[in-house]
Amino acid sequence: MLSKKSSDIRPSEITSESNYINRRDFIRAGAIVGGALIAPSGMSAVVPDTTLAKLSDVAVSPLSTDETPNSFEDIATYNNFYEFGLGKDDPHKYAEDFKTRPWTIEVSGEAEKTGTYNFDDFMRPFDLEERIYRMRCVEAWSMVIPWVGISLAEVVKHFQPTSKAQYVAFETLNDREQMPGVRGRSLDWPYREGLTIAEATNPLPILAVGIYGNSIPNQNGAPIRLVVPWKYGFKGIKSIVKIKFMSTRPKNSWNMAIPDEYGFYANVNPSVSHPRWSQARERRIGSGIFADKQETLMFNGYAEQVAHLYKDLDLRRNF
Ligand SMILES: Nc1nc2c(c(=O)[nH]1)N[C@H]1C(S)=C(S)[C@@H](COP(=O)(O)O)O[C@H]1N2
Ligand SMILES: [Mo]
Repeated sequence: MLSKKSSDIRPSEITSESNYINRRDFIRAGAIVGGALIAPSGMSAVVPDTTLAKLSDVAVSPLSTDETPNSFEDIATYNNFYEFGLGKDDPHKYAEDFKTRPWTIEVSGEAEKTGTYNFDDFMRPFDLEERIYRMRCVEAWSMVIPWVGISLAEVVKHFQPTSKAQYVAFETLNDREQMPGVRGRSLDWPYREGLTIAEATNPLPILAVGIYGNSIPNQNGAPIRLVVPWKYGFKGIKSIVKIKFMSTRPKNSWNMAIPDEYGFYANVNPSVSHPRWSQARERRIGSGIFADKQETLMFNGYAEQVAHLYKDLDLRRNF
């Protein structure tokens, strides 16, 4: 997000998406055969330890958009993940050998249950769901991504935050050996993000572990990353190793780096522009070289589900 020339349109962006739509029907059919239609399966979330392996027992969520998802190629080759470089092309090249097992997640702070969990133990109490969400980057591009994940609200409930917990903070792995980007100073590492407890317990946010029915590619934040569809992409912190319940507002990386441009809330809002990018319109990745930009929707189209969270806030000041 540091100044770069606006991205070139690559051939992959005009690739047909039909294969992937068929694949999606296939995933839905599979979910029905498995008896996991809409209702959670009640089975523990098991995620294979290799990237791009098929996930089973994935329920279909009624919260999905029916817009056409981007191709897998777009989703897995046009990325922001500064730990692996600044270019959109860098993460898929430099995260290829990133080791995501063993993986531990530390849960701490204002909660009844805390501890350090290996990834499988962390996942066990939850159900996998497919959620197809519109995603909007502050750089004015967007995608539709068929995530597979677990409900963040369920995760919060499971760890039983105390009455002092007002926020949830997240941190990404900070590993100089494996992440060439953290040897540089593009951001103050580790990458950090946070949500209010009310945001984190809204039904929409998920911790994603898959895309297109398979375990998530490294460049998209393996083994587990946050997805908050009504906020700009930078809130979607990748490769999470720490979750902390806090009584005070946690720091978030882009706000620490450039506070005039990036706030804590980062709600998608077409009427409040960023100093370097208008937020009124967006370019859907994969829509082709000649496609018009489309209008950005308030809260990225999720106003019905989330506008009430901000009814007492001046969104121009709390950006
Ligand atoms: N750890 C970490 N998480 C991150 C980032 C990052 O640089 N490091 N970039 C963010 C930004 S700006 C965006 S737009 C999304 C992109 O997610 P995607 O590559 O899966 O589409 O990841 C977010 N999460
Ligand atoms: Mo972004």
